[in-house]
Amino acid sequence: MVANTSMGRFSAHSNGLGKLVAVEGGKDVPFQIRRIYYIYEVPPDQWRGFHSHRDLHQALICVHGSVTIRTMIPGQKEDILLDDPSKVLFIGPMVWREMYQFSEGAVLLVLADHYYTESDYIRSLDQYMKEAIPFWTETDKR
Ligand code: T46
Repeated sequence: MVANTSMGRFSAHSNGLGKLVAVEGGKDVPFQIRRIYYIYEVPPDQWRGFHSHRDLHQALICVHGSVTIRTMIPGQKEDILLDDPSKVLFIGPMVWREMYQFSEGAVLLVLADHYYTESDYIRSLDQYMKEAIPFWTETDKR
């Protein structure tokens, strides 16, 4: 996988009445959760994202439907299908992401370790490459 990204799976409690997934900060996700947000009613041909975060750690879960997440750092790129509410994609700092192929009714839930801070975003790919190349050539950050 692209550096600073990983996949996980939450265990679902199943008792014949349906399923329940519980997510606890610092246990099921490797950070304390300061913010959640969710993205929904995205038209099927719409792409979102096109940015990186400088410091943020996130967990992305498609709790209904499916969506593909493109993750990228200089020299590495991967497309990951989130199509199951127990699947989780962890993304750490300095990873460019794009989200696309939202299915009808898809709901993408995101858990994050910081409050919303616009200055943490890098929204230009040129600026991202300027910061990412030195970032990713320092071996201790891989
Ligand atoms: C990410 C991907 C997966 C807020 O006011 N507070 C918030 O906590 C967030 C997340 C967004 N906003 C505002 C900022 C924009 O005016 O909501 C608007 C839409 O945000 P944005 O264009 O950044 O949405 P996406 O779908 O491109 O990206 C979002 C997150 O912003 C980002 O952190 O990693 O989902």
